Amino acid sequence: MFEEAQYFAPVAAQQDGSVVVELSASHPGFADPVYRARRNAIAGLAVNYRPGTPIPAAEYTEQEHEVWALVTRELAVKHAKYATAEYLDGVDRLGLPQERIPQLEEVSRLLEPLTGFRYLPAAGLVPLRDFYGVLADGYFHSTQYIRHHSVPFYTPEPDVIHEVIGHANALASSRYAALYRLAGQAARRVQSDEALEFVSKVFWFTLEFGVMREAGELKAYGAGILSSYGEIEEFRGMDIRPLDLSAMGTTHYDITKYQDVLFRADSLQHLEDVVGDFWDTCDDDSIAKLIAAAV
Ligand code: NLE
Ligand code: FE2
Repeated sequence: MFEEAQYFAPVAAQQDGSVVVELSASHPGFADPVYRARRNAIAGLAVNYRPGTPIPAAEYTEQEHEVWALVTRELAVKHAKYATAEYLDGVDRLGLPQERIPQLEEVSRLLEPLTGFRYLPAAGLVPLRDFYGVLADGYFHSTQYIRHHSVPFYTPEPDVIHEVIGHANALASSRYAALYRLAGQAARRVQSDEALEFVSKVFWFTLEFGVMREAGELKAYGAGILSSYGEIEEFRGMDIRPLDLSAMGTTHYDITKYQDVLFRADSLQHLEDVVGDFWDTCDDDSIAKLIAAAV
């Protein structure tokens, strides 16, 4: 029903307690039995996770750590050019490891003292109401597997690089973290699926793929741009539109490609005033009016 459903490989629990991840034939890991076994083992950690216990450590391979190190190196250069100052400040404050994949439990330990956010393991798609709702309590659902080593610069399917480099560095900023919490409160407040989809699309065009003006330049603060060293080179050439709630909440997007429509805030304050205030106050009625006002 929602676009998000397309890019998460379905996860099936087997009778013997093991877990099988169904990769599509177009997935770069489809024909790689080693990768598929890793995906199944890591998904099993999340499926069997009990809330309130520490997140089980994934035993990553050398090759997987190398993908993290490569992407971290490439992104550091691009972030210096294209990320907002507030995000770069988050990178400094969080201090993620550069040469190896951090465990999600370790990400929580780094993040919680900064903004109170903690990570939860997700095997794949988390229903929208849960995924967004728990943001209000300072929890972020995260995949634990890493993208296939043959395509390090981009994945349509969120992986640990996207969740941690893209989102945790943003969640290390108290101003961005406050926006994530407000999105969670909005998701809990709205009743209808239409209103929830609208809230999630505003999240998509802001905290996932938002760009903003900063000192006369266009910078990215959205996690989906900031975790792809392919896409981050392209976003300035896309169709950049002014921040507009009706448009963001109703514009269609295709998760499988670089995003060709992006919405630009004039500043972080502008984002807080428009989108933060929307999430803080929206309900089914106000969202119905915004949908009706969309052209
Ligand atoms: N395209 C992003 C990346 O390659 O890191 C992930 C986006 C997930 C919504
Ligand atoms: Fe994301």
